[in-house]
Amino acid sequence: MSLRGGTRSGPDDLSGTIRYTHTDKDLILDAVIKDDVHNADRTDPSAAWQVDSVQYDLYSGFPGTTDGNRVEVGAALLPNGPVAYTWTPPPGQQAGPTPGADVSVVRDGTAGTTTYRLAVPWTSLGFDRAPTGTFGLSFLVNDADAGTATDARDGYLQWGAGVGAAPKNPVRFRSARLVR
Ligand SMILES: [Ca+2]
Ligand SMILES: [Ca+2]
Repeated sequence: MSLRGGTRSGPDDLSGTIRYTHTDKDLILDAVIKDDVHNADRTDPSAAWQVDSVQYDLYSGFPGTTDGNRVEVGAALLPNGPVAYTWTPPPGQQAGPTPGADVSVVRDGTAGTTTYRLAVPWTSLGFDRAPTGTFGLSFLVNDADAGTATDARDGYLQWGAGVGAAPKNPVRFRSARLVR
């Protein structure tokens, strides 16, 4: 998805693989992103979506139902180090650094890869425990290369939809279910 005329020159500009695993305590995202230029010059983690970063949303019901809750979290490698951030918290929680998250983001400039590992407690995603039923999930990776605007992104790639453009729409999330 390009933004404001941004282009994607090919897989070296932006591509990657993602994998979700889980424990009883956490949902764990492993993402290896190919990106030619790391551009994440932000000090405020709430602005991480404007630059190189990953974001995903969970919806606590089957996509298309209306009685669930949507939660949005993400990770980035900012100048002061890796951050995990919650933009849309579960009911009763607040936006801010994701409670209990364990985040690692490693940039390899030679290989042109950014490797994310983000473990987030289910309780910070709106679930008392690892869900046994179907839930909604949508992922995206933002790419900013040379951009200096407030929203510096050239665009993003997504698995699912409904996150990258307003209004956020859980109907467009993919349905997901944990397997053991
Ligand atoms: Ca790029
Ligand atoms: Ca980039």
